[in-house]
Amino acid sequence: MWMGKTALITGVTGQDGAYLSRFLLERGYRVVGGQRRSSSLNTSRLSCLGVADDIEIVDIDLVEHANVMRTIEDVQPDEIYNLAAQSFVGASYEQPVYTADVDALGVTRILEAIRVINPKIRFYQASSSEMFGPARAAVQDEQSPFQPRSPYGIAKLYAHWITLSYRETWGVHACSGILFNHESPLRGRHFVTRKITSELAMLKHGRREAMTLGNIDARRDWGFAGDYVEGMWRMLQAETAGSYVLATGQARSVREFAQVAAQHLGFDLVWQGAGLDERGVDRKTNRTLIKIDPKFYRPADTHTLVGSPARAEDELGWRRKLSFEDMVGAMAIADDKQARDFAPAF
Ligand code: NDP
Ligand code: GDR
Repeated sequence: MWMGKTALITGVTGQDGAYLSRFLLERGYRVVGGQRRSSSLNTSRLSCLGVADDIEIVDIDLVEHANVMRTIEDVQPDEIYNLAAQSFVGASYEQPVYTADVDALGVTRILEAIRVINPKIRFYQASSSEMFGPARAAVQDEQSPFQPRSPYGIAKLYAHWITLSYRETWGVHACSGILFNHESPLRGRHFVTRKITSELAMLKHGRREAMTLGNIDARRDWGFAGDYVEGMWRMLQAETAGSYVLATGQARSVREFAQVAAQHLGFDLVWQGAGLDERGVDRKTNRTLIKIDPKFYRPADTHTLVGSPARAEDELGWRRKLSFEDMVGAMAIADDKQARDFAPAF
């Protein structure tokens, strides 16, 4: 019989699921990863980190109440990390109902299961800086008001409040991690950071023409996913459950991200023109690398989001380790290698 701790991670096939699995395995946990059923096993990120064979996979879909209930009953976890979500803000404008079902009600399904099966299970909810919306203050912390605009941010805000409700009403050790953007070479390719590193790398190796972006003046607080999963774990080890911001405290624009990524890939990116006609050009070759396409503008976008990690640093002893420049470099190098080694089978 297993005597150590068991963690159940929903959304284990995603970016954070892979990093958290590796982190918990290194600490001696039995890790059970929840994936939603699809036609093929989607464990490529877990394989990249060398942990695919070390975790148990179970089918869990947050839209199925009975399935959530049975899985938690079977696994008997000490800790649940709820990372599962329709996580793409852009897609939430086209699929607002599905987004709410998974990202908002899905969380209630897990919390109800905890209440019924074992209220001592500790719970981590993956909340988001997107809940702040067009923020008034320069820097956001746990006291800042929420005013989300995107269906994703609104669904996540429901999940945040229901997590607090189960903490206060039913005494569940339920934590809400309000995480600002965190990236890695395992980031999904439709998020702007990975889109930039992967498409510029393909462009470098002659595998595509100029890439297109939307609002390049949007500013985000970008950290490294590997650092942030440690913060999730620290929240669940604390004596008292709470809500914590994890962030770097620094905002960079999409434009700046592209600049640093391009540099790591050997380009000298300069911007020419304005508005929809603005282009990112390689000064050395005069080749157009980036164009603007209004298709990638959002119906409502949050211009700037920066967070203060002061509380997590003081109370949890959490520190981020990787700098912005090193993280962008790691992403660019990984995509450069992938684009170079790509050999089509036919
Ligand atoms: P990903 O998009 O990489 O992963 C999301 C995971 O959720 C995937 O494993 C996905 O499965 C799974 N999933 C989607 N729908 C369901 C469903 N109905 N039932 C069960 N599983 C489902 O996200 P990240 O790893 O980047 O983020 C993890 C969590 O943190 C998410 O909740 C996200 O909203 C939140 N967050 C992320 C931030 C970031 O910057 N990365 C910042 C703040 C919050 P599949 O592989 O099948 O698609
Ligand atoms: P975000 O991340 O919406 O902050 O959500 P994303 O990388 O999608 O966008 C960041 C900013 O870049 C602008 N942008 C573009 N975005 C995309 N995806 N594609 C483009 O071509 C493009 N051009 C400009 C966007 O308008 C936006 O302002 C991420 C997700 O991980 C959420 O799950 C998480 O909760 C938040 O971060 C914090």
